[in-house]
Amino acid sequence: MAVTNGEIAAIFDQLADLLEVEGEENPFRIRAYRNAARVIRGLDRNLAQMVAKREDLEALPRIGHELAAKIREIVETGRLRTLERHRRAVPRGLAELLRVPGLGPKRIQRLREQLGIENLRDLEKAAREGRLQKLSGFGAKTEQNILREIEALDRRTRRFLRAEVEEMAEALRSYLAKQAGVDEVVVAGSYRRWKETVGDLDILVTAAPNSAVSDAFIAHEAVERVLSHGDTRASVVLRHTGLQVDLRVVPQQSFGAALHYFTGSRAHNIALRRMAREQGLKINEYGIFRGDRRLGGETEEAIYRQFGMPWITPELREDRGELQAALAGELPELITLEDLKGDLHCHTTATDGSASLDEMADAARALGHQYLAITDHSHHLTVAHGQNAEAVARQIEAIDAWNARHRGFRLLKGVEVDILDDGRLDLPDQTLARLDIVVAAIHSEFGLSRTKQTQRLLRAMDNPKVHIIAHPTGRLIGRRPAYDLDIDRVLAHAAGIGVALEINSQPERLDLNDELARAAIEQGVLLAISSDAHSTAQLGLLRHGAAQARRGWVEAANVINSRSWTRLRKLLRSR
Ligand code: DGT
Ligand code: CA
Ligand code: CA
Repeated sequence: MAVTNGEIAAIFDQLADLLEVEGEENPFRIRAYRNAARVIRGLDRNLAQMVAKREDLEALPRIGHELAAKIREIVETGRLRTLERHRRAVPRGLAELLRVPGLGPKRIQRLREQLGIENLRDLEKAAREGRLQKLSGFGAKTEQNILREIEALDRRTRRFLRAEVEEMAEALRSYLAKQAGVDEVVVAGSYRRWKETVGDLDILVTAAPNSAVSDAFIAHEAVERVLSHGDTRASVVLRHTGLQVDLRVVPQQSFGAALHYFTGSRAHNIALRRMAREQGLKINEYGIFRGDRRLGGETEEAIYRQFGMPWITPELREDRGELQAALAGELPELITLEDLKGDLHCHTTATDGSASLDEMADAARALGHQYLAITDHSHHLTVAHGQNAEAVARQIEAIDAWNARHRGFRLLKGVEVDILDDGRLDLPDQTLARLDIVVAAIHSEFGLSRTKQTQRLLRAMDNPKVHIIAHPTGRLIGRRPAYDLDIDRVLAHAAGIGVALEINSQPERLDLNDELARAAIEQGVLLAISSDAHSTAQLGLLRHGAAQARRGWVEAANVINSRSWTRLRKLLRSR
């Protein structure tokens, strides 16, 4: 099996950690690996395939000559010698210490030299014995904080972006499906519910009794450690990423019941079990029963049918009212990826994208889109080489020329304009007036007070040229919390004046998230599901946004880019 993008990203993150503990002098080197890991996690192209086809890796954002060579090495040999060298130089537990907030490489060095601390357990012991506070620069308060952080770390096991484990999940699925005696293989759990992050993978297999599928599972080449192993279940930890995978093998006749149980969520299962009890039924992973009589269990439909409910799609199974809606025959008709007629947010080489306007257009057309809005950055965002009014004017001409040469697909003239700290926009109104679509976004001053940040966003929305607010909360999953915002006011305002809010499909953003998307549509806010693609491949990320929308009970009518260009144009002009 080829290495997955998620594994390559994990390797670069580990290398960055090790360099940091070693006290690497050059911060750019560390950042280069971290940035590469981030880009690779968000990539919708398989790096191993790109290497096999000898494609140019350096065309990818943030990947230079040296990183491209390292990626090839990992793909071709399954390992990275540099990482192994640094691993030998740095004791394993030492890098772990970096996960403790407030402990930088310098402090870790001191702990090691003066107290012989080599890992988290050493550190915990030293803190409990009061030895830390005797070190200069530590003190009793720091010692207490460190203890608290260690406890928090124990509770908060690492979660993975769903998107970054997708390749591995699919590889394991097809591997298991090929084993003798195996019928069905489904990756259940939070993965099947399309949660933005997953704690582990739960794979359910139906197989003939005494099949050797669980042996085959633990023998898979990506398995690093076997936590437990029997005929009907096994748990493993995977190489590079440390991702845990649980396997369950059940007979065909229990497939539906087991699938329902292991899909969860736990809250959904508990709510359904309570309903069952009230009706004198019993439900578990083997089936649904009245007394000793088994009423069903082969399919999920059969289980819901016992309650007089239609099948509930996994994205809704969070005990957020889906059971009541199903009973009342009021489940939403959820949006699907196919409902999306075009994409309203992407970048080209004019700013920080890696593909030209022509390439982006071709790729969007190949996906079956009817239109694609080109929304490069405005100049305030200097890190992305944002465009000033003249550059936007040139791009407008280029898009007009493209549209004049092509039929059956339309490029929309757009921009992702920066919202300045006082809520003004970064381009003059007369420039914005020449565009088909204006996407506005906050990229700076994340630390403003709630009042100021809210006013800033409301003021930007009040500009009648603005159609969409991109990634409205600014959160980056696992990296940066949302900025402080009175989101209810923002939703009410958006509904009132007809500004759409984005569901950004970048796996690290998914912003609005599922719950906010639902709150938005309940208030009558229109949404845009956008890829924010920075390369042709990233246009495919739209499916992650569509899945979040489904988790937020969103229907096609709530989403502006489920409309044809003719209808969308009317809507945009009515602002
Ligand atoms: P995760 O892995 O944290 O992203 O979330 P899940 O939902 O995949 O949870 P996980 O892996 O612990 O368990 C998979 C499914 O198994 C879960 O969604 C529902 C079911 N399950 C596990 N433990 C329990 C339990 O104690 N009670 C009930 N009712 N269901 C459970
Ligand atoms: Ca799970
Ligand atoms: Ca699990």
